[in-house]
Amino acid sequence: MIVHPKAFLAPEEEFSQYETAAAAILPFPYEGGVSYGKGTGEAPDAILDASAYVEFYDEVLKAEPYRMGIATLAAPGIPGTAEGMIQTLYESTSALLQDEKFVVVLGGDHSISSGYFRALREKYGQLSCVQLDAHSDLRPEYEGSPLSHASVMARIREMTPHALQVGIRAMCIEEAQAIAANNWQVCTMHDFRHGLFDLDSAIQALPDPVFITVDVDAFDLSVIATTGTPEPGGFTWDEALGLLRKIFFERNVVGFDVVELSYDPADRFSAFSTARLVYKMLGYKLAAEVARGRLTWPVKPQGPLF
Ligand SMILES: [Mn+2]
Repeated sequence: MIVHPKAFLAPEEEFSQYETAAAAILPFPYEGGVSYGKGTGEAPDAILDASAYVEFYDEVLKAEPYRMGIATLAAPGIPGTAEGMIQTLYESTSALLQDEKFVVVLGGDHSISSGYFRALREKYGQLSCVQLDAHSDLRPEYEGSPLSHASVMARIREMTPHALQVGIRAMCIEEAQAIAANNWQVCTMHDFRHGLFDLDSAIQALPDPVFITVDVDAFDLSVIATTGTPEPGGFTWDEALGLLRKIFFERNVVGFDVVELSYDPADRFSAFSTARLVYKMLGYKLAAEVARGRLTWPVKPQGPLF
């Protein structure tokens, strides 16, 4: 495995070595499918740069999750076609899963997610999906491509009957009709804010294991502003982290990706928030395993976790 010159969080070397790391971060800077704002191709590097300023210590978990070991890999060469791109991500993530790493993919636009999903589903035999996103991404195809970022959940729903979409506030009428006709689990942001969707039951009903895909446009623009197709009215930081913590603690999350950040040299904040988000999610994974008794902290927490 070729490691990236910039390690996520920039820790001392022993905590970023591939052989001993529990987690692996794979940058996948593909932006072939972006339809509005550009710059997702530069996002992984921006996240890695920003991550050097993220504190190692998590004041909620009362621990330093980075001590699990987080290796950061060099991005693979990405073919120009969507099919080739997805196959490359499938192969790259499969290799990391074979080495028993907990894999985090940094996009890139959202079209990449089905490649990693397929690798995880092959490893585990079945796989549920939780998507945090402003967009339902259920178009059968978009701009002539069935592998568009606007179709990624349609592709994932072909691979699993168990998908839960949360935070949605942009869809076309055909997507709405497909959701109703198939009784798909979609919690719009309006449902979320007004208590119109039983999210707890929906999370409980997802069979393990679970993959999470976070499109950063799920967030309110005050948290992450620089994204390809922004929509107002998204998750506050605390809303999203509360939801993610619940998913990690109640389900066996086996991998996640974070996609659709765009790079803007005038906006350091969005990349920093995204780096924070990735580290928070890794911390939740670790804390959930500790709570289940499957792991002990590399460093003992100073008090009860929750
Ligand atoms: Mn989106």
